[in-house]
Amino acid sequence: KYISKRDIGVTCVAFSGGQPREGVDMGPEYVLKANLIQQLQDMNFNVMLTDNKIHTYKEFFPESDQPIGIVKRPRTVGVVNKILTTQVYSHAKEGRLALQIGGDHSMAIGTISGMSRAIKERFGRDLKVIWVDAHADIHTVESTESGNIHGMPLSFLLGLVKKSIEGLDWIEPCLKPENLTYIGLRDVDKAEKETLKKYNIKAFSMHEIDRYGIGQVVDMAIDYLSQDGDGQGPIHLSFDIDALDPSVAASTGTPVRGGLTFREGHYICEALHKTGRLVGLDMVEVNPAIGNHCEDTVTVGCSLIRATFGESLL
Ligand code: 5AB
Ligand code: MN
Ligand code: MN
Ligand code: MN
Repeated sequence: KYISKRDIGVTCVAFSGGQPREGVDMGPEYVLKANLIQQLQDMNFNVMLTDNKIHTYKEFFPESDQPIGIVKRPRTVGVVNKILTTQVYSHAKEGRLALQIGGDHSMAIGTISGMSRAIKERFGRDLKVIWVDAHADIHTVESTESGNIHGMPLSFLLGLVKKSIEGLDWIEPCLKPENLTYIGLRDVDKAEKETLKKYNIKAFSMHEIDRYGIGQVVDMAIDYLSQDGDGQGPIHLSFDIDALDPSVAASTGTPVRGGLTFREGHYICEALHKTGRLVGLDMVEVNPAIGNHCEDTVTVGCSLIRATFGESLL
């Protein structure tokens, strides 16, 4: 409905600065090595790789980036996301589907900033976001206990902190609480729970998935995001691979037991494809340096991406 059905702009974000573990910056390299681009081309997509390369953004890192309070690498995360905003914006503005391969989840600051700006300009509409994750990623710079920005992207996008910090102060709030829905939560910190309550944010945790089944949960999530205008607002999917159970996706930095099955993860992607409303996808937190069989996690990541673009449907 919104953009081309056949053109995908792929941005590879080889970035790990939003969290402490090395290796998540190798996610894009492994996903490309697993032949994702060819697979998408075989599905008849025209694929355009941003700048024809995997971005490390290293040339933009500030020389010294001391923590502010306990928040780690704020300027580096800020610089990377500023560039990423422009890259994703360019694809979406040209009418391409935008696929971002991570990298840690702090990159959603840039992907969603860029996408929401393009959607606003092109269609005069607000972007809707489905956040599939074990975690809520909604800590503010004040509430975080780890200081890792990959646990905070939504607080910036929602504009929850009035005064931001150096390096991240350029971020414009671009997401309304009523345009966000979570699926898969099971490890949410106390302060985050309070925020979800305070802003009345729709969340389907693993408990709801057990109770209603994934089919009904995804229906409810989509219904919730269909209440304004013609009920067909554009949707961005931000998929943290740790939403899946560690038995399915072990190579990730913050695994949590009791997650989505292989099929539940794919079902979410397929159902969103069927809406015809998807404009962007982030596939994040694949860390090939963790575990003995990282190719299993990489393969699942590729498979989820293809499912989002319609592969598994007849
Ligand atoms: B992820 C935790 N809430 O703030 C924190 O992987 C975990 O992008 C954040 O979902 C996990 O550090 C961030 C304990
Ligand atoms: Mn997570
Ligand atoms: Mn996350
Ligand atoms: Mn994680």
